[in-house]
Amino acid sequence: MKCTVCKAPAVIDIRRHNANFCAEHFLRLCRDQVVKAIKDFTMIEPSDRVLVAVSGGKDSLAVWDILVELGYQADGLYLGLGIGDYSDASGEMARAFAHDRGWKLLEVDLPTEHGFDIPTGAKAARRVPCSACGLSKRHLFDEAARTGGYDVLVTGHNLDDEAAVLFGNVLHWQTDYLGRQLPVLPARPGFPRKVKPLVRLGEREMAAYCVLRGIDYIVEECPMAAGNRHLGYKDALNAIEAVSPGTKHDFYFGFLARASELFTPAVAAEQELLQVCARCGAPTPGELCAFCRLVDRATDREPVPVSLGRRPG
Ligand code: Q46
Ligand code: ZN
Ligand code: ZN
Repeated sequence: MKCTVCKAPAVIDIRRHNANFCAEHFLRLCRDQVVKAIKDFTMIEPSDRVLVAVSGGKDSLAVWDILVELGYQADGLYLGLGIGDYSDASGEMARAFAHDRGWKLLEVDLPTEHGFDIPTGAKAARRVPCSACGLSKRHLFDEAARTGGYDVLVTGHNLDDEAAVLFGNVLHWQTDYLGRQLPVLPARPGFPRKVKPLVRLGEREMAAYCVLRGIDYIVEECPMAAGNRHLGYKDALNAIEAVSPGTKHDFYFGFLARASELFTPAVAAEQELLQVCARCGAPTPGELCAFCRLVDRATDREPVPVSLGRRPG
């Protein structure tokens, strides 16, 4: 197997591109795909202060690495979710990565700062763990970006992630989610711009990128993911991709080009109705935001009268 670009021995084949690459040209391809995603969807301006949500996994460490290589001013943010050994190990990976490079990593620890961890909090609030976790992550990412003065929040979602989420949303016709499933969500009061620069790269490519760049990442999946519907959707799409390379790409980018805007008016109307959470200041359709309500239920706290919970200023 030879590199399609330079004919040196190849280290990876990418069937949807019908091409093979040596290490140098593969790393270049990864950077070029990120550059293209950023440009096509106007994700990041050169002067933006960028915050990368870092989990210690391959995708988030790779996207941080690529953005810094491309010259962006990018800091990392690690959230401690209190998911036992998995959180301990993933936190160590994220810290070691940042420390080795002298890059700035912000940290927020959910148990220390909000009094609950994901497994117990989810149980108390009668939510599935990934629902409580997703809600908490969104809230804490937004808050950290807001208070740190960052213009844009980057997540490491790759093509496999986005195609699987889209597949699930289409199977259940979750039209409100379809309206939000974009590689860029523009900034709004209280929310930073949110971007996914890895949408043109797959899971296997991100793992190869980390190996070739000597990036140590946590290989284990979160233990709470077992039974998660998205894993099933990924398997189903992988089976289709194996017989028809390029299908995931066409499914996701075809949706963005030809269907996504059909679902955005409903989301825009919903956002008009947002007000400010009386306790934490986050945008919310109700009086208290979903995260503050989760905190109350997860910590078994009596809901605090809004006037007492209001933040100064
Ligand atoms: S960390 Fe959280 Fe994921 Fe674990 S509990 Fe689910 S959402 S699976 S990316
Ligand atoms: Zn080559
Ligand atoms: Zn709140």
